[in-house]
Amino acid sequence: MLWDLYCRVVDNHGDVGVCWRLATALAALGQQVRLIIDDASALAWMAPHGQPGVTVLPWAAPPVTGDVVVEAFGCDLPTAAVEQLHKTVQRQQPAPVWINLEHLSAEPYVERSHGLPSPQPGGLVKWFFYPGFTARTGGLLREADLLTAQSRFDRMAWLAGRHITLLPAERVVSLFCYDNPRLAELIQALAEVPTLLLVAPGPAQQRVAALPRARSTEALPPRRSTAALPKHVRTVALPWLTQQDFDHLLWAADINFVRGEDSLVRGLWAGKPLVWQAYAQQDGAHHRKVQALIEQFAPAALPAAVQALWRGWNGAPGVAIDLQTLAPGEVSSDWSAAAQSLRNRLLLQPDLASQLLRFVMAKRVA
Ligand code: TRH
Repeated sequence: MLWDLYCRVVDNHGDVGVCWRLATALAALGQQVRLIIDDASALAWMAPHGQPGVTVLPWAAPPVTGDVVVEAFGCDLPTAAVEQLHKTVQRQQPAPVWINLEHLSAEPYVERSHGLPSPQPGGLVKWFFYPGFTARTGGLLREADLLTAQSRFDRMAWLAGRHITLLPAERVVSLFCYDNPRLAELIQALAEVPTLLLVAPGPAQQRVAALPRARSTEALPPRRSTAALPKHVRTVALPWLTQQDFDHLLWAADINFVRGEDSLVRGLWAGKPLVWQAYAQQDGAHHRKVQALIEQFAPAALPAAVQALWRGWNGAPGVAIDLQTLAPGEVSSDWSAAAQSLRNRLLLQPDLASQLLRFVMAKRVA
């Protein structure tokens, strides 16, 4: 089938990131995809080699509507595309299927809303498709060869390929986050053990670059919350990596700090202890999202101290970042166990692209 996947880049990189992964996942299932996008610039670093089966087009309705029209994150199709869809539905059997791909959340409304129709003017129907963490959702994007690729991954070779040498007993922490005033506090917490902090571009790099470099921990003022970079933390500012290499970064790290939607999913597949920063919403709705995701770890619950770390990192009022949480020990082995247990459960779900394909096939014959 021919898929028209419409994407508007609202902010950051998740809109294009999710759409590109979906496009390539559909192509891997033998589908033809036109990714129609208003700003494809990030694809230059995210996916510089493109993908057979995926064509990237500028934001305009192609002359002929595809078999499936996917509107990512309610991006509102160009008017001409909706007009075209109306005409095609009247004259073509099976008619094109119109999907609204929604944002990822672990909140309960997702199960209630997944797969519901939204009647549109002129008798058209748009179907809500929700990614999610349970069997009553559309699942998560995942490649068929993910486990094989992970089992072949050589962490030391990957680090060496980026000219990064690990010191004895040093752990690796990756950091991809929104601007976060607690970063200096976090770095102090990480300094409990020798840590190599691999910092993604954006606000994290800006904040780290602004920290004064301490020559040694002894030279630091006595207050733990000082904003200097302690001697046990070495930082490397990474360039923008391809999506595939971004996965490698997450597989190479011992702890991952991820954000938004797509890097969260990739962090979950990495199966390492992770901390998620949700996209902050003015009304504080992101705190509910964080809590809902924390609850997905049950029955292998995240240790309480890690839950507090997640809340503190997301700016929950009155929650301090517990410096001990990031020290190795029992909490971190429970933390690893929780991450692996959730990953194993999620691996049992069919992936999002396969579920979407099945959903569309069912709507075409209905
Ligand atoms: O960039 P994000 O914050 O994206 C957004 C926002 O949360 C936004 O509100 C939401 O609407 C949207 O997601 C869906 O975080 P995210 O989702 O993790 O997207 C980042 C993408 O960038 C992801 O596909 C991974 C990719 N990436 C690379 O390919 N290389 C890199 O070096 C890095 C740091 C990221």
